[in-house]
Amino acid sequence: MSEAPSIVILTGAGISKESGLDTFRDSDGIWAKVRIEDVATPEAFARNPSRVQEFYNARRAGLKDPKVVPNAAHEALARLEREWPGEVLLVTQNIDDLHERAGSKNLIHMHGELLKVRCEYCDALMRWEEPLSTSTPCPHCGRKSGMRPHVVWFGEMPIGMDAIYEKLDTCGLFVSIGTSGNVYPAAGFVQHVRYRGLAHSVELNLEPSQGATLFAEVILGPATEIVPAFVDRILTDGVPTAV
Ligand code: BJW
Repeated sequence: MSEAPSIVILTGAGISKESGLDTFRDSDGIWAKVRIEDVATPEAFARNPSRVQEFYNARRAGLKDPKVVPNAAHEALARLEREWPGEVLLVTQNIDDLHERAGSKNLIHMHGELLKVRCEYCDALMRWEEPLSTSTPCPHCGRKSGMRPHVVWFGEMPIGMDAIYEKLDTCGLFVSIGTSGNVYPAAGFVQHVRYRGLAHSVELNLEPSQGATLFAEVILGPATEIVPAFVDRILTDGVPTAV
């Protein structure tokens, strides 16, 4: 019997919306309240590190809100990883930890993690739950002013790209959930997979993304409804043949 095809799932801010975390580009999203140029570029951090630290301190604190918990979509993806007989790789653009809390294990945070910081002097990477300031000393090298959020800003290289493309090249199913398709390289994954012609591709989103026409199948609705139903379908019927 042939092996079960592997699955790659890309998630974006939309999957965490019903857990109480803001998306970026919706009308009530983060970029409606702050400017990308002020908080999400290396230049912004060089110009005004306190402003950038405040932005991420507030979001880190928000993750501790007892109301912010994994929702049915996060839980369904953890179930898929547990029950699917082949490999399931979850690639998230989200910096929250809701996939881990739901039980996902095979996970790449391509835009970093809110609960980690790193030192620009010694490259030490560490878990961090408290506010960070420009005078926080690195616990490893002791130097001040080098501690920064472990997140990927515009112009910086996303994390784990070699491993992600290796799995995109061999998967039988690519699924994109809750992402608007505005930010590369993640927005280009569907083209990469379609070009190879060997994987079925599905978008699950509240509304069609920028690249919706590139997917073989598009399912629209809130993630907490459509993701559990989709996972049930895959576990029952298997992965459709690529078209
Ligand atoms: C629901 C829902 C519900 C709502 N249920 N769904 C010109 C052309 C092409 C590329 C470039 C260009 N100029 C520059 C670039 C590259 C640049 C880029 O893409 N820019 C674009 C703006 C054009 N990219 C980069 O710089 C990246 N690095 C890079 O490219 O390195 C070089 C490289 C070369 C070769 C190979 C590899 C790399 C880095 C990008 C860093 C992004 N960083 C951010 C912020 C940091 C993290 C943080 O603070 O959280 O990451 S930006 C922000 O956008 C964040 C997100 O991860 C990312 C994606 O957003 P996402 O998840 O799609 O959210 P939204 O809000 O956009 O969409 C939400 C969706 O959910 C919507 O569709 C809703 O409908 C839906 N939704 N409720 C289901 N209940």
